[in-house]
Amino acid sequence: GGGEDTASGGEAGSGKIVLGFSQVGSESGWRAANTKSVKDSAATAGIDLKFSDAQQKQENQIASIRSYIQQKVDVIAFSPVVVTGWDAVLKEAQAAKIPVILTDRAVDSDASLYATFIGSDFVKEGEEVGKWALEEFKSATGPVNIVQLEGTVGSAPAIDRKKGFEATIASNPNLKVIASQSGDFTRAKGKEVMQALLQANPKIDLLFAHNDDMGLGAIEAIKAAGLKPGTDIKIATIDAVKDGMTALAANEINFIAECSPLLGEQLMELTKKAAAGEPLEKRIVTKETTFTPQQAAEVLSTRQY
Ligand code: GYE
Repeated sequence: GGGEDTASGGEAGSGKIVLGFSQVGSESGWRAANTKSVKDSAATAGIDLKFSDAQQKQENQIASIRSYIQQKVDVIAFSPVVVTGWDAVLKEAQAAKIPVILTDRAVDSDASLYATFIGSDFVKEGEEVGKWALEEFKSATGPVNIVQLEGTVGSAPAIDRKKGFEATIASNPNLKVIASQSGDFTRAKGKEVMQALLQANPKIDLLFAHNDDMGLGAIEAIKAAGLKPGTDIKIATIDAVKDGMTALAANEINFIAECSPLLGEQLMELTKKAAAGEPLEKRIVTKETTFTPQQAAEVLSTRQY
């Protein structure tokens, strides 16, 4: 609208749209690619980006969102570390008439508290891994022992990937999740937790890691235990970042369901629309695929991240 409102000129007279973005952290290769996508796309779109890294802590995210509200940015976007606990700060943004765009991860707040949510279907990703596991072990005559490395406790991808995977493998009673623990989406934690799982469980047939990085950490632990990753223990992960795809092409990982981190360009388009007061679709789902070792080998040289 017209009048004295300076909503789209938050940065004294620059005339640029100001976007405050609160990133989860820098826990994984996926996250690094996502951060680069957001920064590059903001520069290309001519949007003034204020960026903060919450180091996987919700209180840090809430503090930076509050500071964006105080600075009267035009639009706020964030990738919520966990699903719960956002009502208060989302209401504050709404009271300040600043549209909020959720990127990558969901919240359990009422949908009227945010403008849109752009990101993957994490349940489907878990289902893709489950379908692959059913096929891979279809001729097994005895129990198939599965261990699961879960993502950050309480995060949408950890909750939904687990749900999709476990519901899918339930159709074959041979497939059993014998242990499931969080590795916080990091390589270091993936290695540490896998070490303990290997000690506690003499026979592991399949590892499902909720992201490539935990899978890559687990591969180190498997090798250290004198076992061959991808052969002695089958491995399936999610993301398809370059390091994961490299291990997949080398048959150290057997299957990856893709999760695209390249949300930046669409986020900037949505930011422009939100700043202009245009209505947005409430949910925008990212398109993605799955990879076998052979498919990984074919695309590896052109993989951007
Ligand atoms: O899979 C993982 C990252 O939220 C989809 O977060 C994202 C997940 C991604 O740490 O690698």
